[in-house]
Amino acid sequence: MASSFDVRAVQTTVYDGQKPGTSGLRKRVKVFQQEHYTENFIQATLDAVSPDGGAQGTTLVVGGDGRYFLQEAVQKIVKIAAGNKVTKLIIGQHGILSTPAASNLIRKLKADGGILLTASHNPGGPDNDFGIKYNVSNGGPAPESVTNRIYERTKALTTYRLADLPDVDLSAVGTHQFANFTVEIVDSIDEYVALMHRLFDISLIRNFLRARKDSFSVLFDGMHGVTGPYAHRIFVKELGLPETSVMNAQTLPDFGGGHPDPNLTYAHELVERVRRDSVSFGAASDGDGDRNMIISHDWFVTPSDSVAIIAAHAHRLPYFNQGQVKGLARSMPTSAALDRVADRQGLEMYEVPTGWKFFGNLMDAGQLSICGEESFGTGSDHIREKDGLWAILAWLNVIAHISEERGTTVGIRDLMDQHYQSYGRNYFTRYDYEEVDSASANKVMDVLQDHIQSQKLVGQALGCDTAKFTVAQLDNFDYTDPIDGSVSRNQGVRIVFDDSSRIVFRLSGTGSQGATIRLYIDKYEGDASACFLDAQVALKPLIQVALEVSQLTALTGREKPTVIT
Ligand code: VG1
Ligand code: CO
Repeated sequence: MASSFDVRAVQTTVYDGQKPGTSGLRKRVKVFQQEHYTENFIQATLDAVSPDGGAQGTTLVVGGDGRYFLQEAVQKIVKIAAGNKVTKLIIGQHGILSTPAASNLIRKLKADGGILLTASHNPGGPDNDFGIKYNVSNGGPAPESVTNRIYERTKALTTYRLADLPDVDLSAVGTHQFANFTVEIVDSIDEYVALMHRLFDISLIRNFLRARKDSFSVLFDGMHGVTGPYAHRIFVKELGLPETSVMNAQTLPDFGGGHPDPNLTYAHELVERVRRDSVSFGAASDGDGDRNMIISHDWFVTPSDSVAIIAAHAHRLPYFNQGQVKGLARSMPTSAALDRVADRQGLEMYEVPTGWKFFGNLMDAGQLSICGEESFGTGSDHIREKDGLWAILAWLNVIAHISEERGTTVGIRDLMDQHYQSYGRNYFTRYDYEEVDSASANKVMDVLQDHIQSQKLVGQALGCDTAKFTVAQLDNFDYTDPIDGSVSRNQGVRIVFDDSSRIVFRLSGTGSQGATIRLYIDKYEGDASACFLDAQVALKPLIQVALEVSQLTALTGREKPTVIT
């Protein structure tokens, strides 16, 4: 029954610091629980949906990664959306949508945008993080022009518009009609799985896994994030793998107390099981399902290599066969392994700042098909977010395809071997110094900025007696979007050496506490026989240079990073 409802303007006061970061507004749950805090940000977001008319008459997708405070946030969005004359909300069942699934729904259902409730890989629970992110009609994260508009609104709000509606039952698929406002609860998984069927040769992968079940094992770790149910459906139901091939698959509001970030530190349970049980193909996803890690008992695939492998074998994937790869791209700190593939294949290569939003324009313009970030993000133009399960299925599809061609089981290590033989290797590592106090982190960046100012290091040979690196370029990365001409400045300090090695420093834009310094090191090795060292060994001299130049240890008191990737 369609029922009418009242709308009232609730008086509010401005909260400072509601500035969206690399990927939306991320804060402690306790911050979002303050009176009017979440409401203010939702109102500001709806005001920014269009430059002048707010969100009136729009259709928006809403969903999140299952973390603590999700349900409350969704109910607030329903009431404020109705209060702002939104026409329709499409919400994932139980409020749940993985980030890639939400991006797909926005595109598929031609919505005007979406509100994604996630702090991605940050821990969840009452004492941890929550996040709100706005995506635009192409399915991708809002560009800076829109996030700046949101931020400006948060600084000027005096009221938000709240409809007097009951809480909506999010547990059942179906439609709720309130006068001219519609809330549709949709299955969270169906559309996403249908998309994967259009992109990959699912029966080829299934047949391969069945035929090689004694020589090729799979283990997926959902890390108690949003992807567990998606992965269970795909791996167990569609690909016929045993139930035991999916671990931590239940989505929990506190991610089981873990840190749902798929890297060697936080996904250690997977890493240990893969090594102990000699698993051929291990994979994990983060809290909201857009990141992925790929590992075997005898190899860890860096995300920079992962996207290069997918691009090098793209012709083996149904979505890209017949040479439909339009261009490749990576974030600036990501290693240049992908550049070598672009070079070989004569494809256009783009280097963008950190954050998936920078890939969207190139994809919309038909100039970019496959891209990646060193932060375990890999994806393509099938949607406008990075996509963890997509990357994992891409790898499985490539492996199944090559194994079938060669009549033998080809593993992760085999693929890497061949790749390094053919292209050489970009050794890569990232050091994260988490929860450094902001003043010290800024001092480190100031030291680097001073080096840029003086340019005195250029031409100098840094390093130890056995490994010298001559500085060729020293700058802070600025990006001009080739499509709309928008400029993003100061996206990371780069020290580039004359052998193309790079040291990059930047501050994280996704943390919720203190500052996180990220240090990235990239070094090319063209001699295939030298491509199988431990990355930490191969990169040690450059890491030393980075620490000396930045005075990081002295300024932060940190002897060691929190996480090494
Ligand atoms: C980090 C990563 C970046 C990624 C972003 C969002 O940002 O470095 O590559 O796009 O997280 O990923 P920062 O500013 O903290 O370095 V997710 O999975 O949080 O949506
Ligand atoms: Co994420």
